[in-house]
Parts: sequence; C-alpha cells; structure tokens
Amino acid sequence: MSDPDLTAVEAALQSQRIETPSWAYGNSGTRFKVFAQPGVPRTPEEKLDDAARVHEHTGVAPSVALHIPWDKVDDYGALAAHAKDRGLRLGTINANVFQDDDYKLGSVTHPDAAVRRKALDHLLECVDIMDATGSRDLKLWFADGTNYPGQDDIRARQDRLAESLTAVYDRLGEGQRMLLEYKFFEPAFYTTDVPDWGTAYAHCLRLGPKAQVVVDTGHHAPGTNIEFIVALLLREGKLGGFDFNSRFYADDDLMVGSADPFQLFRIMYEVVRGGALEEDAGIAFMLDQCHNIEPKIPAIIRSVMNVQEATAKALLVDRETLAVAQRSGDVLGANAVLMDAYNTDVRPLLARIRQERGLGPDPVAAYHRSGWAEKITGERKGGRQAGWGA
Ligand code: LRH
Ligand code: MN
Ligand code: MN
Repeated sequence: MSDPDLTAVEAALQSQRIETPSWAYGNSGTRFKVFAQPGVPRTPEEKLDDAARVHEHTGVAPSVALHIPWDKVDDYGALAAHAKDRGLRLGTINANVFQDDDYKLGSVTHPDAAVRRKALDHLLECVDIMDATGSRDLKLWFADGTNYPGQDDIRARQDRLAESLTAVYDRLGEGQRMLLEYKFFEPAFYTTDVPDWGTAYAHCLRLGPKAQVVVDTGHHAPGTNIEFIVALLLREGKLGGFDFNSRFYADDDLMVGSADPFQLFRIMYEVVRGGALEEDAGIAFMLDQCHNIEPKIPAIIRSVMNVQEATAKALLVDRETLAVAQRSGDVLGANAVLMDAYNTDVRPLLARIRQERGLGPDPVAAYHRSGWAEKITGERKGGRQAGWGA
C-alpha cells in the first residue's frame, strides 16, 4: 500500500469551494408548520451577512445562490456589491416557476401557451439578473407534471419543455450555463416532466455544451446508486453541479452527509476519480437544504464541513493500490482500499489545514464564540420565511 500524497490532498482541500443557498438562512418548515427562529434574516442583504459568517469560519464558502423571486431586489448590481464588501459573490440564480396560481397545471409544459410564455419570461428575466450579478449558472427545476393518467399528453409536454429550454439556451451569454435539475416526484405524483437524469441528459445533449445536468442528492428513489449517475454524467461531460442535502424518505432537505455519509463519500470519490474537483472542471458544489428545527448558520457550517470530510476521505483513496486490486480481480482487496479511506478520521487533517489558513480548527465552535448569534437575535425582529408559503 502506498502512502497518499498529503501535499496534493491538502492543496485540493484548500481549493475546494462550496456554495450556500440563500434560502437555507431563512425560516422554513414543512407543509404542516414553519418554526420561526430568532435572528433570521429579513432581507436578501441580511442573508448575505449570515453567509459571510459561514465563509469567515470555513474559508471555503465564498458564493451564495439566489432564488428569484425569494431574493428579488430592485438593484442586483447593488446586491452583488453588498456581497463583495463581505468577501462573497453571488452564485447560481435559481428560477422559480412553481409558486403562482397560473402554474397549477405546469409552467413551461402547461397546455396553455400564455402560461408557458409567462414562465419563459421569468426564466429570461433570470438571465438578465445573471448579467447584473455576474453569475455563471442558471438552475432550472420544474415542478411540472401530472397527477392522473390521461391528464395531459406526456410527449406534448416534452415538446413544450424543449421549446422553452431552447429559448432560454439561446439567450445565455458568453460563459453562462444552464443547469437542469431533475426530481422523481413531488409536487406532481403521477408523471413529472423532468423526473430523472436520463430525461435531463437528453434535453441537455440536444441543447448543447452550455446545458448541463445538476444532481440534487435528495431527488432519487430510495436505493438509487447516485455515484453511478455521477460517474456516467462526468464521463459524458454533462455534470454541471450538485445540490447537496440528505434524505431518509423523500426530498427531506436535511444536512448533507447526515443521513448517509458513506453515500456522500462514494459520490465524492467519483468526483475525484473523474478529475472534477478542480475549479476549472466547472462543477458547482452547492448546498440545497432547509434547517427547520436546528439553528441555521451552525447547521450550514456543519454541512460545509461534512462535504469537506467526505472529499478528504475520497482524496485519501489509494488509487494505485485500488487499480492493482481491480485489475487482478481482488474483490475484497479493492473494497478494503475504499473502506480504509472511508474509515480514516480526517478531522485532524482538516483542522490543521484551517489553522494553516489562520482559521479556527473547529468552525462551529468558532462561530459560537463569535457572538454573531446573540447579535442577530437582538437586532433582527420578524425574520422572513425562506419562500414556501410566504
Ligand atoms: C426542488 C428543489 C429545487 C428548488 C429548491 C428550493 O425540490 O430542490 O432545487 O430550487 O428545491
Ligand atoms: Mn435542488
Ligand atoms: Mn429538492
């Protein structure tokens, strides 16, 4: 067994970037109850102020994804400047065509052309916002689908979807991308128009190189082998990014790496194996989570750390020894190489890397010591909901 090149592992961990979602800082809940938390942001600017704390203590979360219209402001250039003043930048723009009465039967796949036009106009407006914020990626997730067999024509809906996607694709500027997100069900219960990676891949393939698939780890049926999907999309040059979170049952949006850290490790191993960790590989590593019952900022810090830990373990896989075992058909030996890396305690390594950068070794503890929670609890009254049911 060869020793891992720790310098290369450290360099990779130093350069990793994880984007946090604006909505994770706001109040959220289930359709049964939203539990308001003290000190929650009242404006998009305050969400950025909180995100800056996550970046301050982790050093690897310099960008924030926006959701439009949840983060609607009059001047996106000013919002980008607010981010910049805090050492942040605005990241992915998430479109929202699922919270308007007109979208009851769908948005871009709706049978009525006027509704489709309205949805398309929103998507195009999101590209305008990207121009103002300097964002690279537009993330598209559609709640579109049907609840009953026969309700609408499955193929016609695919045609309508393709038409809108093409119009958005044609509007993308230099260096801008479209990330198409799939989800197997919810809110539609019979058919979903973009239910799986295959559907997203087929549309992206037709659209061209600026269209890429995004894998939300919570959007699969139980038992789905997500790392296989990641390996395949990377091999095809069609993986654009991740929406990281954890699930036990459906789209639970729990902290990434909390339900199944081994799965996260397996996913990150395929990322490392595919050479996709480096920034120029163009993979957006984003969180897409809601912190309904736990304090939000420390939960987001914890999530960033969970991704780092899984990445560190993936980087520690002894790939030379693994390749030898695989070639010689040594099933148990190959499996042991992977398990050795997974079972390594990488927390001391990550603590040392943080200290080398002048950060506290334990970002959650550093946040608790900082007094930020007390400050926002005292200053902010009437925090806003993340979006759902607002
Ligand atoms: C849909 C989804 C999508 C939305 C986000 C709020 O379930 O994962 O990414 O934009 O939740
Ligand atoms: Mn998502
Ligand atoms: Mn989701």
